[in-house]
Amino acid sequence: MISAFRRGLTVLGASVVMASCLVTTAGASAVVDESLPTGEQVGGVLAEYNGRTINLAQDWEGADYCMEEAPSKFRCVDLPAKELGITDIEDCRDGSFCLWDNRNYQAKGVELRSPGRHDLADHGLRDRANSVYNYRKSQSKFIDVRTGIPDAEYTLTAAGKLGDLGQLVYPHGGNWNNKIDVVELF
Ligand SMILES: [Ca+2]
Ligand SMILES: [Ca+2]
Repeated sequence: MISAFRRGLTVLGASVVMASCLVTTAGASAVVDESLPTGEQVGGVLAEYNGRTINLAQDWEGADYCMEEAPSKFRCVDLPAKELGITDIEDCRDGSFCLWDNRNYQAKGVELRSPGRHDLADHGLRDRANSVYNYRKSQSKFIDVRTGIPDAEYTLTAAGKLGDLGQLVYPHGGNWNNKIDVVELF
């Protein structure tokens, strides 16, 4: 009798533990889900900048331009101060897809090189690009990720450039300014 009762308690105890594990897991994923729409990041790519390592998703710490040296390995530099209105498009190296925070290839810039999908949240540049240059031999795609409906996409030809995404019509109205979430390279 007693041992059967104890066994019953043990089983009950185990299911209580399992239940609390489930609750904890559900709570943790709820926190992650909530953080996504605000643009806050878990993760992000690391970059070398002035002899230290920075996380581009969190803080560029004053860097101007960040280049992909190997898949997910970046290096950031300061660029010489330029007069207003002078283009920075020549900073983009052959073989790269480059994006800038302002139009006319100005302000903070990111250079992507490895094939595949690049989530710009990892670079602190989600919903920020205003100009792009596909300095590559193949076409590239940029994407605005949409919830519950198909993503909006635009394919840029090899060597294609758009100095003002405000001039590019967005399929759901308005323009492409500050909308790009993901870049796909081939
Ligand atoms: Ca911007
Ligand atoms: Ca977006």
